[in-house]
Amino acid sequence: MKIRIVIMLVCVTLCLISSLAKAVMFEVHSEYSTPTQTSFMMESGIFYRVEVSGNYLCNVSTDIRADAEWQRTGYLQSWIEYYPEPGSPPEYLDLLVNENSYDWLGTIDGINFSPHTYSPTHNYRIDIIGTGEFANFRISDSAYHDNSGYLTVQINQIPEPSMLLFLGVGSLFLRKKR
Ligand SMILES: [Ca+2]
Repeated sequence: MKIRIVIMLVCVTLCLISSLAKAVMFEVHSEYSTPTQTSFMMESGIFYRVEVSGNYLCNVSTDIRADAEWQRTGYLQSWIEYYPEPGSPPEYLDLLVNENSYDWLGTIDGINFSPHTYSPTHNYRIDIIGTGEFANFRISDSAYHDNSGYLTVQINQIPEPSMLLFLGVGSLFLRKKR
């Protein structure tokens, strides 16, 4: 019985180590048009959870502020999910991944995330699939010189279904034996 528990603990630890090895946190600064690249290649076919937090000034003098998906056009204005006029970039001031725009999922309670939801804490997430290459992050803007601040990005590998199934069966096995 004790040996089985030890084996399970070793498997869980290895799983966590494997997952942590692909966890990374970095800042995407609003003052630069050059994308920030991940420190590791996103394995092809593997899912990753990308979480972003914070907000930045996209125009210091007019106090326009934005997070990964929403923006506020002035100090007394409310936050809006901006839909630009024809001719403007569709994802203006949003956080791009590999130059693509995403509907970043927002949260009100910090637990449930959904599209077109403003996060008062400015926390958003999406799940993306790796392509065997590094991922690039850039804030979409037409003028970077008047910006200030950064967004914090955290990427975690999502455990594969087979590993989750293995852990689930293992825990059921242990409970049944007790
Ligand atoms: Ca700007």
